[in-house]
Amino acid sequence: MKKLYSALMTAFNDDGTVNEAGTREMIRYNIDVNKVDGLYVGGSTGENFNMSHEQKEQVFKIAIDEAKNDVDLIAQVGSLDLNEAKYLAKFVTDLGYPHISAVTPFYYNYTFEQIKNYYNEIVKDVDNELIIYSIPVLTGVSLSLDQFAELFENPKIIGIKYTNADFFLLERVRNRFPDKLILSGFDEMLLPALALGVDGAIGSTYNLNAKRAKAEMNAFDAGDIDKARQLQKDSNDLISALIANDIYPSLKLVFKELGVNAGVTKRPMAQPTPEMIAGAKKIYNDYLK
Ligand code: NAY
Repeated sequence: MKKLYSALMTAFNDDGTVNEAGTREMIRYNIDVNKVDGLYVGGSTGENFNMSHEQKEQVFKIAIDEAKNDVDLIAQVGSLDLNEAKYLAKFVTDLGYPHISAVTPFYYNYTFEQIKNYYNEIVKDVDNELIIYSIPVLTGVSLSLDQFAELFENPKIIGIKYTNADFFLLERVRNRFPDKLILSGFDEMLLPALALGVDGAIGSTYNLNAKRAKAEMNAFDAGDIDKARQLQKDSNDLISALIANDIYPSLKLVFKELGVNAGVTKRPMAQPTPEMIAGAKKIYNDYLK
């Protein structure tokens, strides 16, 4: 059974502090209404890379406390500070997170040896399994097939969150590592990823659109490709509108239309403007009502 995960958002107050009640509301909505299989906590959509260390700990605590054992949880602990990544890997493992994930280290153009060392260090002292978070569009770091193979030499490294439009590489990865967990990260390209045999998907727009994405996965599994394409088209109409309206703040504004207090994004992310708010209302009316 393929699994669908929402990339959990963090509700922020206007002053950039975490809005705990709003974050809990989004978690509940994902579990109770969206019925997702899991949550990816501390990823890009969660604005992890905007947060202080204390805020990261706070969100990891809130998510597992609210979600308990209702859904699968993956904690993204990767950081430019390897010591922080190692600390957070232990922190979330002690909290009970069943999986960890770490973004490829970025900004300083690390060599592959340095990247490999980073991953091996993160998992070394924790009794947990790690999913590589590969997102070249934001990190500028692309891993090759052979580099994934080298990382997988460590048995604690069990999969990839593959947020990449390189489908040639995805096919090669799937074919070479049939037993590894591969989760697709671009919601607008879910169908081609399913065609190449991914085990599931993690994404931002599933916070609002999980039911349609699940239906698409089910149609694909049943061999009804026409239905799956129609559902992907409907999803992509929504995703295009979200991107055009600035996706991260808009996801939160649309959540408000659904009665969920998702707070705002944290500066320097864009703050809501009247145009953006009107755009979010239109997105809700056009695609989600
Ligand atoms: C995460 O860590 O939050 C993710 O899962 C990232 C996946 C998202 N990628 C980015 C760059 O935000 O869900 C996607 C993306 O928002 C969506 O496909 C629209 O492009």
